[in-house]
Amino acid sequence: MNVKKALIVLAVFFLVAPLAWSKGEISVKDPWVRQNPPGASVTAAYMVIENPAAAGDELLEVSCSCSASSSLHVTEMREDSMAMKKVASIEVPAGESVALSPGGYHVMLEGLSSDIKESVILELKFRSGARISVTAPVLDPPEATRRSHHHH
Ligand SMILES: [Cu+2]
Repeated sequence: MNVKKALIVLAVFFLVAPLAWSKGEISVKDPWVRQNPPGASVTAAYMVIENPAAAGDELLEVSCSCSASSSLHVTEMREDSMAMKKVASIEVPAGESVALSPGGYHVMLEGLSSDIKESVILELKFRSGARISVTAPVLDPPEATRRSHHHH
């Protein structure tokens, strides 16, 4: 191997290596939106946000063309009832994942233009400037929820 070839190999190594070694970027897994009852103008969206990056990030906003507005909520136990509270953002620490799921964090989609069908597109905006767009299937409430209602 001559010197020129060796330099090219080195150059390629340094160009490619950082990509191969980077731990990846923030991503969204398993997004879904709860089917709104006929005529209801509000529903919720859920997902898991994974942040394998070395720096923490923060979810600022999730918007959907299906709704007039949206906000980030958390469901909390208050005395003996569940209550929803608006939050300004949702922290996603470095190397961790945060679940938006029924009974916890969720995205409230308000002012639905019509009954949602099949899937909707959600646009996520992060403090770091990252923008992620995901297709979220529209699902009926989980079987478990339905069953618990029919048992009484
Ligand atoms: Cu809510």
